[in-house]
Amino acid sequence: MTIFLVIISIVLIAVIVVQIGKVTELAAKIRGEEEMQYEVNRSQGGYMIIFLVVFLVGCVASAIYLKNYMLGYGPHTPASEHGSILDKMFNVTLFFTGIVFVITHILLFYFGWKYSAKKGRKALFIPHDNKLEIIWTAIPAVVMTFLVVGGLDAWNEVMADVTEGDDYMEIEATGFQFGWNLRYPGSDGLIGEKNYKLITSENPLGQNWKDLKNHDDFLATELVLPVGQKIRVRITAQDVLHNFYLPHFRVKMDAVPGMPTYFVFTPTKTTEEYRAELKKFPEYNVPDPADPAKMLWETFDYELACSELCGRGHYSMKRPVKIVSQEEYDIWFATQSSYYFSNIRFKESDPWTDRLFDAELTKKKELLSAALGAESAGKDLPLEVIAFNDAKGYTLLGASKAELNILAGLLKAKPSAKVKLSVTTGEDNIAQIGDIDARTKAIADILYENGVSPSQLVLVPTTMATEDNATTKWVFTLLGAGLLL
Ligand SMILES: [Cu+2]
Repeated sequence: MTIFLVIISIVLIAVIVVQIGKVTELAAKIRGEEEMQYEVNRSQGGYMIIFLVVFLVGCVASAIYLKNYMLGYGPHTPASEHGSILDKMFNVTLFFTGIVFVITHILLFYFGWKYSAKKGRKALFIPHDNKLEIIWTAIPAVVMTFLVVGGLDAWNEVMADVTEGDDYMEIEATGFQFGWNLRYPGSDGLIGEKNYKLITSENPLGQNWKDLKNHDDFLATELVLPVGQKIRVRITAQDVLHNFYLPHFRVKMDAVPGMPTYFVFTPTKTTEEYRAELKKFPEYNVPDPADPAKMLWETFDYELACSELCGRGHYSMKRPVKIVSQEEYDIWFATQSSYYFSNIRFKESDPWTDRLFDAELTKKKELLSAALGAESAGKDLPLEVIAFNDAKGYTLLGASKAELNILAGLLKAKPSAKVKLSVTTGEDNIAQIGDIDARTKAIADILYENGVSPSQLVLVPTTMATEDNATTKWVFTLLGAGLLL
């Protein structure tokens, strides 16, 4: 590539040198030869007229030719409620600036031809003319005023925030180098608090887990939204300036670190409806170069892009956007899992290990009861966590106690059921075996306190895991099939 550029540069420099030589020669020849100069002027004036025609025809023809690829034309009418307001504003602006564009170009090149230097012709010098000044100041000022007022009006309408009582869904988009974290509020419809001081690799948004609103929030890899639903997007950035851009919905807003912005819009066309629209145009009835088995309209997807040049991976911030029916959305929504419960629960940063939540209690009860009733001897019971408050203590975590209480209740109700409690630990923990035995007893005590008969519980002496650093783990295993019913 570099060699190629060097060669090109050398060739260009050579051409320039030759041209300078020619011009100098020519200049010497025509010095004093006015007629020659007029000749050149005339032919250049003619070129200007040719350029004018080619240029204007080219502008109009390319616009017509590419019409169906442009936003606002052909199949690309807006897919959101407010989109037509912006498109109308763009069209009005294009109408006025288009007229000025055509007239000024015609005058510019026509005058170049019409008033080219001629023998005996003298230029008319106008040093100052009040009338002219007023005309070309006042007309643009009046037109600009109308455009600006119209623009402000459109801005106020498009940027209106949600008001109380509005039926809307709020999501959050956080731009980072290079991607988006798309956070949905979960079934409570509320987005939880966050604080940049809480950001860790485990908690990329800095969600405050003490805030219960965070517990059902989930992060999505693509933007899926129900058609006809008013959406409010909270837009933020984690590092540099990004821009939340949904071209097909005419949504565009800066994502600024430290200063949340928002955009409210209502998608009006599902992805399928938009594809059906594209299908009507020959431009989209050609095979997709990326997937030749399919037509372009079939592979179309709305997109979320960052429209702020934000670094070398900027291009990779593109995300697919899917607009679906409410029913399809509900199905998708049900498949998403809470970030807290899948990644944080019972980990070190979980502030709620002292308890089980109501939903967890219900679910745990169902799971344990099913496991106990399954008559499958030798199976481990689904106890999520048995852990102690500190490294060497005997006080169980509140959540562990809650789980053991449920187990105790079920065992008490089924005196025929029998379970074995065993523990595995790593080589490194051998020194603490006494400790582990005492802890096993602490676990058993909770069951006894809750009315479980000692005959229902078999305690197995400490066993060792093979891995050196394996953590200590307590497991309840069902004993004796058939005993349980
Ligand atoms: Cu970006």
